[in-house]
Parts: sequence; structure tokens; C-alpha cells
Amino acid sequence: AATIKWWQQAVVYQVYPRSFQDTNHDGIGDLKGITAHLDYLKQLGIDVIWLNPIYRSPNDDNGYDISDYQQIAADFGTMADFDELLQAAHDRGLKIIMDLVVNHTSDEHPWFKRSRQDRTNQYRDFYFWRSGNGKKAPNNWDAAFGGSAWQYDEQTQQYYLHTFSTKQPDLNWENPTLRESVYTMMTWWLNKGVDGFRMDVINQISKLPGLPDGPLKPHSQFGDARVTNGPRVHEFLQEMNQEVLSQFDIMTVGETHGVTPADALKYAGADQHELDMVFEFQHLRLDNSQHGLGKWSTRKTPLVALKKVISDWQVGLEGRAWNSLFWNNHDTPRAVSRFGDDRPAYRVRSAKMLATCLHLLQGTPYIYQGEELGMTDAHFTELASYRDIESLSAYRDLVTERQLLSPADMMARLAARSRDNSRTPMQWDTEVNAGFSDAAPWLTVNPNYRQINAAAALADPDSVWYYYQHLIQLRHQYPSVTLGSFELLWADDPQVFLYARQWEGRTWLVCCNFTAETLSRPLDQYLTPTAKCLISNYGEQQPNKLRPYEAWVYQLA
Ligand code: ISL
Ligand code: CA
Repeated sequence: AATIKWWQQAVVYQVYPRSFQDTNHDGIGDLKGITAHLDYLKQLGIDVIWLNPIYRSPNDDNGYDISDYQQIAADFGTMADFDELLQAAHDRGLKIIMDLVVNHTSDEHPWFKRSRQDRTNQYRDFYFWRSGNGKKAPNNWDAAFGGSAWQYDEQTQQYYLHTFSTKQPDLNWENPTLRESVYTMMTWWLNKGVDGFRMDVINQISKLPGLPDGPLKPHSQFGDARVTNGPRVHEFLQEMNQEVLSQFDIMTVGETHGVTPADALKYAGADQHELDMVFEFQHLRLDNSQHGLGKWSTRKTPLVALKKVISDWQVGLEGRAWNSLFWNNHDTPRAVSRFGDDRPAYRVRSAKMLATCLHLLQGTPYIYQGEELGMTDAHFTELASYRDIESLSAYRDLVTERQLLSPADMMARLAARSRDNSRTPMQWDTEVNAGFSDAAPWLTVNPNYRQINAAAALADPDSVWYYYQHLIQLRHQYPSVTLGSFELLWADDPQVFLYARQWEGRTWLVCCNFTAETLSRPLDQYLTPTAKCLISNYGEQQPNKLRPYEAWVYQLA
């Protein structure tokens, strides 16, 4: 039998600490709040918790701007709180992986404060400092949160590079001292006992030599900052692996925008000695704008294209690398609102359908907090409800400054795509603010918490929650789920996602109706009377029929 690594059989649960549970009445989730819910997570059956950044930060980008890698943000508690959380998790057999954000720091990090003081200090080269062309920035790159990727700094009369906000200067990985400092910091956390890292935009750490202009973006004076998959990225990751990662029994997953399955074989190939997995985003870009506005669109994902992307990843990595499986995270809309149907009549059914579709694939599934409740998008109607830097800067850019979109149009696009959709507080019960906090929460609680909350889910055997618990049990019980090969059937069907998994002569068939319609399909060619149902969201299958958002898994005889 193939040797299975522990993280190949694991299910990961992503906790966004700011929105999980407040325990000290400031409206902000904290570490003690996570510790308080470990039994809830254990009962769900997950194996690993991924924590979004909890380090000291001025919070320009909710903790992705770190001013001290070895201190806990005061909002979240203390290092003693962290140690207690880690111990309590380990006591329950749960692992914890940390977010590692080393493409950039905060401009308030001591490295950057020193770096900006003069042109010759020993930290100068930890970042990218360049003189402009006259009054123009060193190149035409755009920043992810709007405007130029270069910020002029009066003190030394040069520009620094920031591919995200001006408060997130990019680190220069060409500098060996910087790399060693990062490795030392990583080793410090691993020695503490953390079980791995999710690595933020890790495929951006090697910039193109000479930092050349990128192709002009549609409707923009800026060019595409071509910073992904640079020439030295694999060398850096192999060095990191050799010096740090390979010394510990951990799991690593790289956040890698703009990668194909072929790229993933380099980052996470079984014998590459880099990372264990990557997050790919091809399946989350299929509903992007067709008019050059990137993610700011209200389109729906076409199912045929979605199936093709997923199939390409399943087949492309089979036996050579390992997939990460996810519908949503803290940067995306909620799965049920985006790919399912969050209307009351269909929410539960479609949330279970999406869970079936994802959890039966080969790879490691990631559940984003609240997904197990079928939590929905925020559906904000006021700009003032939004907190996310990306949403606010996109509105300023597209509506206020360039007037490419009307306010109403942009509000519809924010409602469909804002990162705040998934960041609203966790809905625990029907108490004030959904039991998240008794103070005003940092981001408005979704008013649907009166119907959608953990207490209600735990009291209802038919809830989305128990369905996730069942899916996790299936994965832990049957090697078919972890190891079976994947084959897409009915590739051109625009409404049904049908695939087979094969393991040691056994075939499992996974069928998902992605629509609110009742469909007829020739399923009896597969489902003989002896086929055995392993899980479904309606009960027994009806011959050659699929009800709205019906999903099932059968073992064929
Ligand atoms: O959020 C995005 C699109 O809506 C992405 O383009 C995002 O900027 C990209 O996935 C990188 O994300 C990661 O790094 C960012 C941080 O803001 C995100 O929260 C994080 O997941 C900068 O550190
Ligand atoms: Ca708090």
C-alpha cells in the first residue's frame, strides 16, 4: 500500500480569528475565543486548524501587514494565550498551522523603519528601493489595492516597492541575510510546536531582474505587476525546505495565484523538496469580469468550465503532487452564495451538495469557518458597512476617481465579491450579535444568524453541520476518498457534476445537481440495484432523476 502522509488524510478548518469568538468584550475575536471552541471543532471531526495572521500588526490589511513576527497582536491576546491554545489543541489531537506572511512586512516593522532611514544602512537592501524616472515611479506596476506599486519616501528621496498596500513593503529575497532572518523566525515557531504554515503569496517572492514594466492593464495607466513565479522562486523554496521545513514533521501549503497544474508540480511535486501543497485559484476566477474589471463582476461560474479546471487539477497532480480543495476562504465570497443557492428554500440542500462535490475529490479539504453552517454572504447595502481595504480602495478607484462604474453598479459587485462577505462574525447562537460578542462587532453580524447558527445546527440532525461531520468520517474511514483516482464523466453537461473515483477495484460515483431544477439523466446505466449509497442530501436516489441540488455518492457493485 502507498504510504500516506498525515496531512493527506486530514481535513483542515480555517479560523479567521478576528471573526471567530470575542471573549473580552471589545467586538474583536481573540485567541481565548478559539480555545473555547476547540471541542466544537473536535466534534466536527477536523484534524488541523489554520489560523489567519495573529501577529502584531497595525492592521492596514487585517494582520497581513506584520510589524513583529514573534509577538501576538494585542487585539488577539498574549503569547501565553497562544501557548495555551496550542497545548489545548494538541491535547485533543488537533494540529495548528500558522499563516506565514513573508513576501512583505508592515512599514512599521523594525526592519523597514531602519531600512528607510538612509540609503546605506544594513536593512536598506531588505526591501526594494529605487530612484524614479524624474517624477515618475521606477516602473509601471500596479498595486493590488490600487494605484502604483511604488511609494515615494521623502527621507531618502527614493521609492519603495509595495505590491499590496503602501503599508506592506515587499521584502527583497535576493538578500541572503533577509532569507536567513526569515528562516530563523520560522524555526522559532516550529520549535514552539506549531504544525506547519500556510504561506501567503509565496510565489511572489522572486521578482523579475531589472523590475521591467508590465503590459498595460485595461482601463488603466498602470501595468500588470508581473511578480508571480519569478526566476529564483524554486531555489528560494528549496533552500527554505532544506534549512527549515525538512527538519520538522509538518505540513505546508503555499498560496499561489496564477499557477497551473504544471507549475504546481514544481512547487509541490512529491520529490521537489519545496512545499506539500499549493492553493490554486483557477477555479475561483471563472466568474471574473469579461470587461477587464478582474474580480469585480456579478457573473456566475459556468459549470462546464469549473468541471474542466477541477478535472485538470485532479488528473494533472495524480500520483505526482497533492491537491488542496476549497470553495472559499477569507478573501472570497461564501461558497453557498457563490456556487450554490442561498435562498432559504435551497440553502441547506445546495450547501450539502457543494460539500459533497468537494470532499469526495482527491486532496486535502479546507473548510472555512461558518461553511459548516451554510453561512451566506453579507448582502451589505451600504458602503459604510464595508471594512476591507481592497473593497474600499476599489470603490474609490472605480467609482469616485475614475468613474468607470456607477455607485449602484459597484455596490452590486461588492455584494457579489467583497472579501468582507466571508469575514462577518461566526454565528454561534441566537443571542445578541449571534453570540460572537456582547460588544459592537468590528464587522456587522449577518442578521440571518437567527436562523443560521451553530446552536441550531447542532440541534438538527439534518443540518449542514452533521453532513460535514459525516463527510469527514467517510474520508477518515475509506481509503477510496483519500487515494482513489479521479475521472470526470459527462464533461459537457452544464448542470450536473458527475465523477468517479476508483480504488483497488472499487468504483465510487459522485453526482451533484448544481441547479434548482429537477433533471432527468440516464443514471441507471451506473446504478444497479446492488449499488450502495454512502451519503446523500435527499435519502434514496430516484431512478434517472435528480432533484434540486441533489447530491449523492454510491459505491457501485
Ligand atoms: O484577495 C484577493 C482578491 O480578492 C487576492 O488577490 C489577494 O490579494 C491574494 O489572494 C493574496 O492574498 C493574500 O495576501 C494578501 C492579503 O490581503 C490576503 O488576505 C491574503 O490571503 C496580502 O498579504
Ligand atoms: Ca476580543
